[in-house]
This record gives sequence, C-alpha cells and structure tokens, in this order.
Amino acid sequence: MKHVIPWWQSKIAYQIYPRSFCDSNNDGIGDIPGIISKLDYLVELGVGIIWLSPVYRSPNEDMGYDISGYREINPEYGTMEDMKTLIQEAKKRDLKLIMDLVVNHTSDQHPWFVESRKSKDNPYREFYIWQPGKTNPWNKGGKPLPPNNWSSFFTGSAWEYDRTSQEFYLHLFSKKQPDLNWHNPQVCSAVKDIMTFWLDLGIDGFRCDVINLIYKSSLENGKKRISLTGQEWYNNQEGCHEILQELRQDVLSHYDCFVVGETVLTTVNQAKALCPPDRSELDMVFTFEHVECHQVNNKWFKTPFRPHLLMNTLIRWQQELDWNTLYFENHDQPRSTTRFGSKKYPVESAKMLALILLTLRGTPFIYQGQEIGMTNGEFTSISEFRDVEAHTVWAISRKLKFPRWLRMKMLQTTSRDNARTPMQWTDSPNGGFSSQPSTTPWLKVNSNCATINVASQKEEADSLLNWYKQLIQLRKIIPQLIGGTFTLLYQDKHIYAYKRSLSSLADSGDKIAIVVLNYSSKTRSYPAPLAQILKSLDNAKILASVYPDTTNLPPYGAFLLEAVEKV
Ligand code: TEU
Ligand code: CA
Repeated sequence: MKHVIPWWQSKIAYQIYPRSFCDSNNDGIGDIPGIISKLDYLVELGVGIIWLSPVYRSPNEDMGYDISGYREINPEYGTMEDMKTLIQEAKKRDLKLIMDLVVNHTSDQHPWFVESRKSKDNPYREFYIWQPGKTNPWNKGGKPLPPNNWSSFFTGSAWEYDRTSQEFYLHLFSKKQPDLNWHNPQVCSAVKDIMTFWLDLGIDGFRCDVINLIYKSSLENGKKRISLTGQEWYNNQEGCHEILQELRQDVLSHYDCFVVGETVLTTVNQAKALCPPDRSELDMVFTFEHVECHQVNNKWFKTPFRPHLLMNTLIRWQQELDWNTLYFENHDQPRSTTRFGSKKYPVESAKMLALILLTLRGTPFIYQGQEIGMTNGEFTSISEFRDVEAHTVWAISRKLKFPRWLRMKMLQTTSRDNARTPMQWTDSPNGGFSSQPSTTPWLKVNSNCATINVASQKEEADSLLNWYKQLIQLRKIIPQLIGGTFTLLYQDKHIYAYKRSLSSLADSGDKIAIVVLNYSSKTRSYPAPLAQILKSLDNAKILASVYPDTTNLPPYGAFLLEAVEKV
C-alpha cells in the first residue's frame, strides 16, 4: 500500500513576521493588506504553508507575543475583515495558513489579567500564578522577596510584585507577560474556545509558542543555578503532555490541521515524546539544539561559529527523529547568512545552506527574507533597537558594569531585531517595504537593500532567490526528497554527503538523491571514500549545483544529484 504523505509534510512553509513584511498604508508598519498583496510572490516562490506570527490585539511589549485580545486583530495590522480576506485569498491559491498560538502567557493588559490583579478573591485570580512573597530576613516589614529563585528568559527574576494584592505573579518572559495557570481547567477550556474560533474561520493549524513550558509542576526553588533557574519544574512536564492530548482530542482532531510546537530546552527524546506517531500530541517541533550548539559558554557571548558543530547536530537529529521541522532562521534568531554563512562567499554559502534546508528529511520553514539572503541589522545605538529583550539585556549588563562596546557587540550579534528588519523588496531607500519611499519604517532598514532585494534577484538568473525557487521545485518532483530516508554517506570536518532514498519495487535498484557539500572557504578535492561512492553510482545526474563545475569542491560548493543505486 502506498503511504500517503500528509500536506504538512509535503509542503514547504514560509514564516511571515507581519510587522516587517509589507506596509500597504505607509505608516511604517507591516500589515495584513500588505501580506495579501504579496501572496502571489509566495506562490511564485513555491511555498505551500504560511506561518503568520501574531496579529492579535497586543500592546506590543513583545511585538505581539503579549496578547490582550485573542479574537481581535491589532488595528495597526488591519481589521478582522482583512484577516478573513487573507484566509480566503490564501485558500484560493492553495496556500495553507497557520497562526501563532501564544498561551503560556497573556499580556498584562488582557482582561483576564486586569481582573486577576484586582484582588485575591477575583474570579480570574486563578487564571494566573500568584504567590505570597518570602519575608526578607534583613528587612522585616519591607518589600518581600520573590517566592522562589526562578529566572526569566529575558534575564532577571521571573516574579513581579503587585502592590494592590501584595503578592507576586510569575512571568517566564517580560513582566508584562504574566504566565497562565494551566492547573486551572478554565484556562484550558478558554484556550480550546480560542482554537476553535480560529479553526472555524478557516485556518489550518497553529505554531504553539513555548508550548513545552506551559505546565508548572511545582513552584519549588530551581536546584541547578543555571542560566534558566527553575526549568526542571516547568520544562516538558507530564502535565504538559496531558494538556496537549486534551487539546488534540477535543479540538484539533476535528479538523484537517497541523500543530507545530515551539519547544525551547528540548532534547531529541523529549521531542519524540511530544510528537508521538499516533498524532495524539504535536505533529512536529521547533527545537533549538542546532542553533545553540555552537554557543558553547553562554548565548550572549558567542564563540566563533564552528560549522561541524551545526552539521553534527543536524545529522544526529536526522538520525534519531523520524520527522521534524527544518529551520535556520525565525524572528528570534540572527540571520543565517551572517551567522552560519561566509562574509567572503555570501551567496555561495547561502546557497549551500538553502540546499541543506531543502534536502533534509522534515518540513522546511523559510523565514521571510532568507530567500534573498538578508543579513543582520546595522544597529549602532541602543535607541535603534525595538526588542524588549535587547533593552533588558542592555540594562542588566550596564548594571553589571560591562563596557558599552561589549554591550553593543552582544546586541549586534545576538539581538532578535537582527531578523526583524523590514523585508527588502526593492532598492528604494526603505527597501520598498512601505509603498512610499519617504516613509520611515518602525525598525531601521538595512542599507544593503540597495543590492539585496527581491526585484533585482528576480531578474538575475543565478540569484539566491532563483536558487530557492529551483530547489523548491525539485523537492516537488523528486519524491525521495520528501518521503525518503536519510543516510549519512560521508563526513569529515568540512565535507559532508548524505543520501535520501525510497525503496522502489524495480529490480533495477533504488532511485536516490545525494547531496554533497563543502562547508568551508577552501577548495577541496573529493576524499577517496566519497569519490568511491560517487563513482559507484549508475546514471548520476546533477540536478542543482552552486558551481557549474563539480570536478572538485570549491568554497561552499554543494550539489544535489539523482542516481540509481546498484542492487
Ligand atoms: O520564543 C521563545 C524563546 O524562548 C526564545 O526564542 C526567545 O526569543 C529567546 O530565548 C529569548 O532569549 C517565543 C517567541 O518566538 C518569542 O518571540 C517570544 O518573545 C517568546 O516566545 C515569548 O512569547
Ligand atoms: Ca501599515
């Protein structure tokens, strides 16, 4: 029997960060009508699923990841009518659309929290995690100390004192993002209603923000004083699995939809547990190991990038997990061209990365601008950053007396604003992001929009954009690239080769796809064992190659070939 591959495995996804995608009305902020105007661009690129970062009502403390109205659209982005039009226009073009579901926390402006903080006996009190503080032994009668030693992802304590009710509330992210209390069944049923509301409007699933953190199994002190103290009490707890099962059973299983969880701090085995083959929980997860494995000491002080650590991690996840997301970028990570690519060979290295992304086993996610090789932002002053995290890190490192140049360097390499600069459509001063060239966008546009932009790359036959298009088309016509198994054929510190194969019934052998790449800035010849493997292939045909000549492997040289494996 032929195994039918579900759409969420066969299609390629594209993440839109609405604030920075396309500004249709010249207020400097991307919007939903802007997205609608670019749907044909996405069809042309060849992607099949859109993941839309939050467009809900939000005071934008964390750019939409702090929601104050789950069934409302942020007026900066448009209206509910615009959103319905987007859903319909996407459907017309056979584009699936998934939305962010942010339910670890809400905004402190959400009506639930506004109520919750009014008094200890308010009906919404139990929607959040409130705790009395601890008496300060050095200052009895003074401000109490936080209930435990947990730290926030944005640095500092995870607890905020509320004067009115004289208790602390928990916030794993900013203090304007209070954590919901998933021990309360009312929270779960409220979330089910929100999910149902959007699925009934016609969306095709969710990207669930930090979903592995929602269930706090205890509020004890964190034992390990690691950078995220307390994580052993909220990372991937049994209670989280139970909630995910309930959401699947009561809501998701009634729709043809898929859910991808964003899961920080998650190991391969935890990822397996979150995505069981019976689809009783999530369908896939965004894990962080491959984007963090080279941050050896601390995420704020990065050691120089070492490609083999990235490759080793990718390979291990390929070997251990049957199916997962594939990504190099999103709205939280620095740009991959700057981070994983080469300054000297920007286009070649970006093409090599694209080839890896689109030929591994899993569902590839392309982040807006990645397809043209957008780079990190060009920020030189703290006032240019918009991200709450950048400002908290700045403030804390200033308190710790880090010199200004070091603080700036930290933000320049790690800030999430690096990936949030406006999309570069044309060479106009604001990159064609706003329809009027005189409009100043909400976040500084990269000056390299003069050369790195969609309009010019459309014209250039061997541009990165056209390379993406070519690979996306190949992935549609070569079944091994979607359903095939992954096998590592060769690996040293610089050169990698892997194959994707599907067993066929023909006696003539299996059709396979092979990828060979040189992740280094030196020209290299084929190592003997790899040369041997390549020689043994029948009918080898190169389908895509960064360089036209493949007699050796030039810097970031990479190619995809199809062949028949002799039996
Ligand atoms: O991110 C979760 C997350 O932990 C990281 O990606 C985070 O940006 C980083 O570790 C901070 O140091 C998700 C969203 O993608 C992010 O934009 C939100 O800010 C965060 O959750 C809170 O909703
Ligand atoms: Ca706008």
